[in-house]
Parts: sequence; structure tokens; C-alpha cells
Amino acid sequence: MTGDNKFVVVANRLPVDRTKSGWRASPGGLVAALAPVLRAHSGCWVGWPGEPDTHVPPFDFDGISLHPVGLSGWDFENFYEGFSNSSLWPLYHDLIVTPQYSPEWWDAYKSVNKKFADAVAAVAAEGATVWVQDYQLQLVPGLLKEARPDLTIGFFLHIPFPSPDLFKQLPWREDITRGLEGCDLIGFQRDEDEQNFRALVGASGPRTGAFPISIDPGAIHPGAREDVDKLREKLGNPRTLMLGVDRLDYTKGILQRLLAIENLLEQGELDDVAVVQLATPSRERIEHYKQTRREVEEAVGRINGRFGSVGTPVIHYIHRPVPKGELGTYYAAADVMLVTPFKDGMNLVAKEYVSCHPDGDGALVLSEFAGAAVELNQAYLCNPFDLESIQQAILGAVDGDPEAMRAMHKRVTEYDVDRWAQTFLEAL
Ligand code: ADQ
Repeated sequence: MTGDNKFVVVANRLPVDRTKSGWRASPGGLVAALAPVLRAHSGCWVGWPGEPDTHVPPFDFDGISLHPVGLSGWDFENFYEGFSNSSLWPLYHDLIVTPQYSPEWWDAYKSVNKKFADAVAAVAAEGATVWVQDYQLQLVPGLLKEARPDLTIGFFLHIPFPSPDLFKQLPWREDITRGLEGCDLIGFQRDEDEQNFRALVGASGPRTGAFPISIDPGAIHPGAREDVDKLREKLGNPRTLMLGVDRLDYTKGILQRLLAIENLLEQGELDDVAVVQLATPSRERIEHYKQTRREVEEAVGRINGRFGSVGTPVIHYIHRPVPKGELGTYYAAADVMLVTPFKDGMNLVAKEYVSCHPDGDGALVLSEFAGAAVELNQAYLCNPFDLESIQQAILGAVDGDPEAMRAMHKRVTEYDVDRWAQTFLEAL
């Protein structure tokens, strides 16, 4: 049985969230980039609607047809929280925490990947193009190639691909590489990720390439002058406003940047500074995420206790998602943006910040281990494992370099998420 969709995107999540009044587009550049392609090619999106144990029939949203894949509570715990986020996520981010490997999680990963592959096979037209997204669905290409050899299959990995030495820990390593080899083209964020994969599979096998993802500059606007002024006033009009914006994830190095700031305050090298740390709750049932939250919140409390005063803390910490509109005000207001992940596929926050600074003001402190450092190499680069290195980058950034910022702005606005999707699909 085949469907009539000539272009199918398949991702763990559908690009919508359910609210009390119906479905709402979830924030994210991927859907913005792919929506025009989907509309132009009578395409559809296959993914999980975000609620376990619920049957959601196919529906149209904003001109795109959505095909929900149902997951049970057991699937969610074992496929998503288990194999995807407690085995693959730490393994692919170079063991920042120790991955756990469980045969039960692996069984769930296999069975959920099969569900996704079956759903795609049922909706894809003869000879259709299918674009599979990310680490949760690495078996889908192989399953699809077997069931539907007529399809052209692309895959994009949003997170890093680890070195072969690390990857070989995975008890099911060959199943994963075989699954990916069902593709016609695999896209990675960086050359290094591509080379790591190539070192495992050799010169034969599917085509691969590096396609650094980017942002939709139209979706994130620098805040208006008066909103920026109001925000700075609320923060006590500090001379230097520093900002961190992350999912609360142990890969993002939030604690390390707070410790670097604490050292600088202690040494008297920073004065009249306010720091805003926005941290979206993420994967909250997993123990390592709970621990990261405890450590970050303890550091915030300690630093404010040591260096803040009543009514003017040093660190302003928000553990809630912030609407995209407000995010633009924070980005525009910040003199120094702190992006210090231990490892990150790309890091779109760095690009969003740069896109909100068209005039050369502001400065970006960026980890060498973020994929974004390849393109944004004029940032104040640091090694997040070395507090002294973060401290030096922060001190450099306090003075800023307008030429560097303007050059990075040009890169981010020219090579946006549309270009990313087009480049990949043309190569496919
Ligand atoms: P993430 O790990 O989620 O993505 P990132 O690329 O930084 O990381 O994207 C996060 C997105 O969430 C950004 O668009 C940002 O604006 C938003 N966000 C973060 N914190 C927020 C907050 N407190 N409030 C509101 N919005 C917030 C994965 C990979 C990355 C890769 C992307 C895309 O881990 O390396 O860049 O996919 O491929």
C-alpha cells in the first residue's frame, strides 16, 4: 500500500503542541524551513503528537498534513527517556555523563522505529522523497529501504556523531550503522561528525555530507529600544549585561559558566555586572537532569548570597520557557552572550543572538565544542572544561569587537535555515 505524498518529513515530534484551545505550532526553525517545501510538494509530516497513550487521527495544520504516530507510556519511558536520552544522547555527546545500556530500552527503540517506518511507508507515494530527522530514528532508513526500495531517503543528525572509539561501546552499534546505511544521503552538522561516521563504515556505503543547520532570521527579532531599556532598568542598569539561554541540559555547561563568573567576581575583575540565565525545563524525569538542575540552582543561590545585595542579585535565573518575542529583547539587551556547551551539534542560541546584533554591538563567548564555532570562529572562543579559559573569553568579550560581530551577522543571515534545507534537498 502506498499513499500520495511525494515528500515526507519524519521526526520524533510533530511540529505542533496541544493547548486548551487546539493545536499550536511548536517553536523551532525546522518547521519554518520545511513548511514551504511541504506545501509545494504535497508533502506531509509524520511524528509523535507529544501525548502518550492517545490516539490522534491525521489532520491538517497550516496547510501541512500531519500524520501522528501513537506512542504508549511504556514506549515513552523506554524508547524516548531510555534509549534515546539515556543511552544515545550521552554517548553522542562524548560521555559527559555515563550512558546506560539496557536491552529493554533497545527493544523499545527497535519497535518504535518500526512504527515510524510503517507509518511513512503507508503515506509515501511511489518514488517519494523521505527526510528522516535525528538520533531517535536511526533505524528508520534501513527499515524503509527494505519495505519501499522505490523511495529516496535522506537523514539529518542534529547532534554530534562521536568518534569510533566511543561509538563502539554501544552493544547494538552494527544495527545502528546498518540502519543509517539505508539512506541515499546522511547529513551531519560538521565535517568532524561526518568523518567519525566514515571511519566506521569505510569509503563504500551511502553518501554523506556536512550541512550546518541555521536559524530563521525572520522568526527572531531584536527587541525594540524601549523594551531593551526597560529590561536593563529592571536589572538595575548594569554596565555589563550577560546572558545565557539554554535547555537545562548537562551538555550545555551552565554550571561551568556560573563558576567562571563566580571566580571573576571573587578576583574583583568584574564589577557592575548582571547575569540573566534563562533555562527551559527539559527531560525532567531523568536523574542526571535533576542533578544538573540542583547544581545550577545551588550555584545561583551561592553566588547571589556572596555577591548580590537586597533587590539586586547578580544572577537572575528563570526556569521556564520564555516566549520567542521576549527572547529577542534579552538577546538585543545583552552585552555578552554566554554559550559554553561541553559538546553541541550546532547551538542555535549562538546564531539567534548574532542575528539580533546587526550593528556590531554585543559579543559572543562560544565553546570550541559547539558546532556553531566552525562558522562563528570570530567569537570569543573558549574551552568549557577549563574555567580559566572561560574567564579569559568573558573578559575579552566585555570590550567586544564590532567588526567580528558584523562579519558573523552577515554569515548567519545569508546562510539561514532555508538555505540549509535547500542545500540538503538538492544534494539528495
Ligand atoms: P537543542 O539542544 O535544543 O537542539 P539549540 O540549538 O540551542 O539546542 O536550540 C534550542 C532552541 O530552544 C533555540 O531556538 C532557543 O531559542 C530555544 N530556547 C532555549 N532556551 C530557551 C528558553 N529558556 N526560552 C525559550 N526558548 C529557549 C538540538 C541540538 C543542537 C542543534 C539543534 C538544531 O542539540 O546542537 O543546534 O538541535 O539542529
